[in-house]
Amino acid sequence: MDTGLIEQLHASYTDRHGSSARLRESLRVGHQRYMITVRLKPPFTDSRLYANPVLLGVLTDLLGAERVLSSFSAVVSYPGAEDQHVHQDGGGLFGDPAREGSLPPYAVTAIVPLVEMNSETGTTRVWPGSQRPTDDEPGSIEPVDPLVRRGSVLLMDYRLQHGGLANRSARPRPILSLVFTRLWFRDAVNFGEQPPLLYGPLERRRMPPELGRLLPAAADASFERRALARGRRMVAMARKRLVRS
Ligand SMILES: O=C(O)CCC(=O)C(=O)O
Repeated sequence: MDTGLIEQLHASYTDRHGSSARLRESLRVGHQRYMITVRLKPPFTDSRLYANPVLLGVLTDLLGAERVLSSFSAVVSYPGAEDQHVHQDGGGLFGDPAREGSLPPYAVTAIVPLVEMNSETGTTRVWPGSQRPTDDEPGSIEPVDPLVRRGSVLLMDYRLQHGGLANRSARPRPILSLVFTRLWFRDAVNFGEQPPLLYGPLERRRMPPELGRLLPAAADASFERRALARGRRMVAMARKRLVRS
């Protein structure tokens, strides 16, 4: 990806969230490590980010043509953050490891680093092949620590074992985490406390059509429900005020 775009995204991320990601809108996902849903407004709606032709081509190969953008978050590790626990973003679908291994991915996490991920800032350590469970001894896979430069993207099968490494640098290390899934998949585990996607009606109207087409219809339905609920609350409050006066 264009590194100029990554610089712009980094500046905008810092502007919006700075150090406040530790506060109420974020979810703690490790020591000094937080996840925050990124509001879908410029520059994060730039099609060079999510509709990059190389990225979409690979995603089509992995997930089929009906892939959707199911969540859009940032994960930031602050200076002094320790290694994150090893985890999968999502497990097997059927609770049957023997069969699971032969199934194609149902979701892919695309990590777009806003600063280089290296041994200082802490990369995401991955266990290649761990998305396909085998009878081998646990721990028999050697982990890999990829160097991911700005402008590169790290793609991980949702079932891959991974974990962010310690941030030994003096600066926060934000990464964007875009999850693309097959149309039918709903993540029932990771977004209990945070919305997977964040946008309002006006932002929805202003989105580039390529982004609108990538969003699951259910996301629109849920934002419409939230807008309706907000409208009803405002009417109820106005009524109460009228009754009191
Ligand atoms: O911080 C990282 O490098 C990875 C974060 C991550 O995988 C997660 O929180 O799910």
